[in-house]
Amino acid sequence: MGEAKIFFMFLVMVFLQGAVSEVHTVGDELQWNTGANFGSWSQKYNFSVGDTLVFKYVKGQHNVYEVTEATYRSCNGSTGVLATYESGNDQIELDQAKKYWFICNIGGHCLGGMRFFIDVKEANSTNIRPPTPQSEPLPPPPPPPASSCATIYVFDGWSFWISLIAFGVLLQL
Ligand SMILES: *[C@@H]1O[C@H](CO)[C@@H](O)[C@H](O)[C@H]1NC(C)=O
Ligand SMILES: *[C@@H]1O[C@H](CO)[C@@H](O)[C@H](O)[C@H]1NC(C)=O
Ligand SMILES: *[C@@H]1O[C@H](CO)[C@@H](O)[C@H](O)[C@H]1NC(C)=O
Ligand SMILES: [Cu+2]
Repeated sequence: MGEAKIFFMFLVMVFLQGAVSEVHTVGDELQWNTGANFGSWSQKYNFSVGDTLVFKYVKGQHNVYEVTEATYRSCNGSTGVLATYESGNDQIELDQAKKYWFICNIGGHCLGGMRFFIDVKEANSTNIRPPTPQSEPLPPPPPPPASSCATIYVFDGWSFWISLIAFGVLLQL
């Protein structure tokens, strides 16, 4: 097999890996409600910059406050509030590598367990698998795991140029 083909496959892998971001529904099927265990939910996943959290709940029954660590611990949302959401279907893009602290600020819900934090990591290429030579066409991406975290492909400007280069290489084969 020619070097160009290996190079092409490597580019495809870089393209797929670099373009993946995830959408996580907080609480999975239980959603953002009293009774769900958000501490254990938040430990089930790895969160990377570019991922999105979706909080689903009946509007008015709950809300979402992004807060400081101190306010997360005290559950007193009168200070230390960084952002508030209350639409019932709040989509929050995790655009920084940092700890995010969330509480529900409806009376007693935070102390009752409606709070969690996540440590969002820089999205980088450490988990790119090395290209494995193979003569078969690349298999389709594996189906998403059985959870409400969906994997989507984001075609940003960078990915566009990578795919353009990859396409150019393909024409040379
Ligand atoms: C999260 O990342 C760690 C370390 O990279 C890995 O061992 C673990 O399997 C990952 N967990 C999930 C749910 O992807
Ligand atoms: C929350 O904090 C504010 C300001 O520090 C304080 O006035 C209020 O009493 C606190 N509320 C509770 C329930 O502790
Ligand atoms: C990749 O991410 C890991 C975990 O966040 C971090 O430890 C490492 O320094 C990062 N590497 C680069 C090159 O950014
Ligand atoms: Cu609540």
